[in-house]
Amino acid sequence: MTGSTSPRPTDDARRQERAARRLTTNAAVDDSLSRRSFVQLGLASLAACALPRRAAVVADDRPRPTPAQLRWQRDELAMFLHFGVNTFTDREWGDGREDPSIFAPSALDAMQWARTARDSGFKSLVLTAKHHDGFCLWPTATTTHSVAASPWRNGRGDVVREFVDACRSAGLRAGLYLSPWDRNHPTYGDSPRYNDVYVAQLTELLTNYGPVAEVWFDGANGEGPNGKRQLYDWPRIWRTVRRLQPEAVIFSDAGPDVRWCGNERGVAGDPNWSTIDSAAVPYPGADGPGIADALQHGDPAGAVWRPAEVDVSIRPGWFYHPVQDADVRTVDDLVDLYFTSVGRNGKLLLNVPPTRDGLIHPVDAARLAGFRDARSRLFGEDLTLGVRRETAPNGALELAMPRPVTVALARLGEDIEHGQRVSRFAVEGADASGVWRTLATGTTIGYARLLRFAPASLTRLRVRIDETIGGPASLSARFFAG
Ligand code: FUL
Repeated sequence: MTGSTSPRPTDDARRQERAARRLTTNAAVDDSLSRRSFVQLGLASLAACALPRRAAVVADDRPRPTPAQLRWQRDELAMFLHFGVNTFTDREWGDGREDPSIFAPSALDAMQWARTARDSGFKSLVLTAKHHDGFCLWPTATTTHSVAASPWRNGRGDVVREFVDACRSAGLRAGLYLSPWDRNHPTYGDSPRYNDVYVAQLTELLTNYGPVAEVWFDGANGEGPNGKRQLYDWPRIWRTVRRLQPEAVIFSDAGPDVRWCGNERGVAGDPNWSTIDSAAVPYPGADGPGIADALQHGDPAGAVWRPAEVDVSIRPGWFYHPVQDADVRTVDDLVDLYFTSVGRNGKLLLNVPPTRDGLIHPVDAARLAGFRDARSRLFGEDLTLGVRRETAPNGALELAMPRPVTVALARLGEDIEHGQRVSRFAVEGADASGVWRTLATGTTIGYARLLRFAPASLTRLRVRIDETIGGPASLSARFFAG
């Protein structure tokens, strides 16, 4: 599977050597008593590290992200745009019988979408090029059920083109959602014929619009206009993406690059491993015992790297409904989502649906600006910037501040280029009297772990690692007033 990586037997040795070197450098640090006890603590917890029963993966074998998966994760925030005939019918799922003439956004401005996303710190966008109703937002050759049959821009418009152009001019990456479930296309349910149509649609989207960063596959698999269900040819679909856009990440319940987090509430699992057993979710939309759990938590012993994407809407619906203008998530709510997605080793894909005018609603735009300001307030000043870190062999860290600081928030991260390893940790602090206390405890860290705790004035901070999988971790830690 694409997400898996070949073993690199020498990396672990190199890591241990680096850790040992760091330790030697630290030997010059004064205050040797506490350093020694800290190092011993690290060694003890490494020695005590109990691998869970299923952890068959050995140190050298830990899966690692591809460059595209790393890029995807480092973006942290992506914006989802559900837009199409449902915007005009006030429905969530169209039935495929919508008249294309209803698609008539009066002021569509994709630059407004991209600017709103960029100005609030989002790095990529994903547009529903086709939802379950089958209406295509680009002038496709595969059906007449598209923008070409609408009055918008006199039938000469192309929302996908305007979207990708706007993303690029705002310096953002563009992604596309193409629903396999199609309640309009006459071939749907006639499996080989519809698979040809679907691959042709994908080919148009991945050939004519420049680089696409993410291709989003929904697992929904309902009936078509003739009442028949369709057998999707996933291997062929994924091959098509790989061939036409090798740099794109492929999202679905079953990856292969990025997996669904298992719910639409905006909450990644705890623990949340970016590794998974690829047999646990055999195909997109698969249902059954253990699947929700596998999507939420991943698997420390999983052989493929497939991090979780957390898709959730800023409004109750995925599409715009005027009646929901009063139900847009508050800034505090958005901050909570940030903690339960990015803060739990996930990526947040926040849906902000354009209105019938074809614009992001002012209420949503204001909440996004508030979300940005709240993040800058919370994470704007690392109180431990420039403070030297002592590192134990298992990756644990200790910081001694020159003067007491009041902290209430931590951002931890593993160097995931080398895989994910921490499975249990604690953040501790000591005040001027030298007494240590626990500020927070947790399971996985991964790309990022955000922790809030009661404000405390401290002169020392440490991240204790109680358990790792497959070797020592490499950690970063930042602390904030909160
Ligand atoms: C679901 C769809 O049925 C919803 O309409 C929405 O697109 C969501 C992101 O995925 O499976």
